[in-house]
Amino acid sequence: MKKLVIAVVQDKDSSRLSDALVKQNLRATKLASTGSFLKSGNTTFMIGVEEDRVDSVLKLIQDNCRSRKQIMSPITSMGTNAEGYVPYPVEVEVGGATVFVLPVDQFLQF
Ligand code: 2BA
Repeated sequence: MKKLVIAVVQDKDSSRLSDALVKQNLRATKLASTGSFLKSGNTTFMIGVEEDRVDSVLKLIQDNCRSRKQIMSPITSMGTNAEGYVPYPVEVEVGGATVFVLPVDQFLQF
């Protein structure tokens, strides 16, 4: 294993992406995460792979995740204090996936 692909995807796409990864015999860990802007749930995949499979992982992510428009509602964004409060609904385009590819120094399993 030489690379770690970290992909933040929308919850709606996460089970389809997991299934596709398993089908291709790729190993991954899903973490429940929260987008700091929308303050709503998304899913972060950690996928450890050999360098020569990175491109196929990226293609799987691209094929299984789509971008959607989402409304950020002022009420849900308010939280416990008024910091970041937006007084009107804002429509944002949430990308299909935000992906980081990192080098891996060591991969150990005990
Ligand atoms: P959120 O932070 O909830 O952001 C959701 C969407 O809101 C973003 O979609 C973007 O269209 C918009 N947005 C975010 N910050 C904004 C701002 N300061 N002003 C205006 N619009 C803003 P994506 O860019 O596709 O990001 C989807 C999710 O991916 C993010 O959810 C976050 O969880 C993650 N993400 C995006 N960029 C990241 C980065 N550089 N580092 C770590 N995570 C990132």
